[in-house]
Amino acid sequence: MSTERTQVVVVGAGPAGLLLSHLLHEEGIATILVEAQDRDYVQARVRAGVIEHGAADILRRAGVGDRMDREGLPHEGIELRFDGTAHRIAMTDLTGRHITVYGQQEIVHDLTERRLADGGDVRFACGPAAIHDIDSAEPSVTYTADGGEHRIVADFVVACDGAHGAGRPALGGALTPIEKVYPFAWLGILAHAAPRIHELVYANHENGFALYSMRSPTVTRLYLQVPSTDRLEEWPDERIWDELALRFSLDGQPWEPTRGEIFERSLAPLRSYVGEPMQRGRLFLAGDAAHTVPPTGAKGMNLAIRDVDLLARALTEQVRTGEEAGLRTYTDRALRAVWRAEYFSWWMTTMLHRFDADSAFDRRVQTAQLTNVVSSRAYSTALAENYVG
Ligand code: RFL
Ligand code: PHB
Repeated sequence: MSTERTQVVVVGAGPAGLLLSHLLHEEGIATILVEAQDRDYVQARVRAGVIEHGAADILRRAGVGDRMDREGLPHEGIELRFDGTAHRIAMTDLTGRHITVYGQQEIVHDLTERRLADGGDVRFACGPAAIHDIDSAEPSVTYTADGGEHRIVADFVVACDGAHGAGRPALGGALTPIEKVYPFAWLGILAHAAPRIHELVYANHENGFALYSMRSPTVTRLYLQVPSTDRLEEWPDERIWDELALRFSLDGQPWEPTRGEIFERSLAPLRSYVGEPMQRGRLFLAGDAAHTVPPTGAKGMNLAIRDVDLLARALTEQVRTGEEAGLRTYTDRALRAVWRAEYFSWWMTTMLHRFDADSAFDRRVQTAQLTNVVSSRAYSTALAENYVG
């Protein structure tokens, strides 16, 4: 087995891992980033689309926001649609801030290009890495590539390896999982179709939730709430388009998104999860490795960006001065934003989805809640503040 040494090993080349290794590089700290999948796979993976105000600022300050600012779509409002009526939440009027619609895979692309241009050590196709000795002064990561076993010893290991990585199990008995599973999933599609409207639409229909989003002037992104037991084969194109038109109905009439060739489709289960604490010994968790939110609040990638911003500062302080206070308090500081986002995402999810178990009472209360949100300035402002971040 080959053995190398570096200051920080980062596991996982999603937005969290790539941004962290970039931020540390900017501070003169050496990292090795190991990713299980190959580069094409990582860059093609379609996920988030909404960048909140604060996360966009972190990317700009890090010098990796140029293309986002050029090609991202600034949005100043969203629409809530229920009972066949459309209601706009004027986010920018209410908060002075806006969101940017820019695909997560574009951010991953921009960060990867930047890491490689800076001579960063980013290793794709390593297979699942394993994490060792986190309670010692010499934690390490091992992986197998090109038929050989490799070990990297470091001062710190940061797991940015998502919900199914090596980070969560490495915390062992120190980890308390706190979670909620929803009885449905999102069927998401990307279609070559010009968006029919230019703001996101969150629709609550008796058949379930639907979301209208976009990626560019020629690509539409759409989602449908489906039972968690559904399979993609049960959703041929026609059925998807018809169901979308129905769920977006206005004044009793189906409202058709512009149709086009569907070139990507996937199913994502919805869950809320926080693993506490987000650290043990010399191991730190960031992004989806530490927490998951249902996508209804569009918070997952934004939280990942906030976590690594905090962690990069704390690691820099430790490396420069030996001061460990920032690292010791990382979990507590990160969890403040995490739990607010968990609350907002749960609130949006329960307000906008249909639950089979709901009684007539639950349904009426849900409608009353939506009515409050669209008719009271205080409620709309609370939604807008949380949404734009
Ligand atoms: P990622 O992106 O999952 O990256 C983890 C990386 O780690 C690798 N890996 C390993 N590598 C080496 N060794 C191991 N043992 C490994 N195990 C795993 C994986 O291959 C992968 O490359 O985590 P990260 O960086 O924390 O980023 C989190 C975001 O990806 C996630 O929160 C968002 O996609 C969530 N999300 C949204 N977030 C938003 O902020 N705004 C949105 O609009 C939004 N929409 C969404 C979403 C997520 C969705 N799905 C698919 C769950 C919409 C959807 C449908
Ligand atoms: C997306 O465009 O993929 C998207 C937008 C808003 C959400 C979730 C996903 O709440």
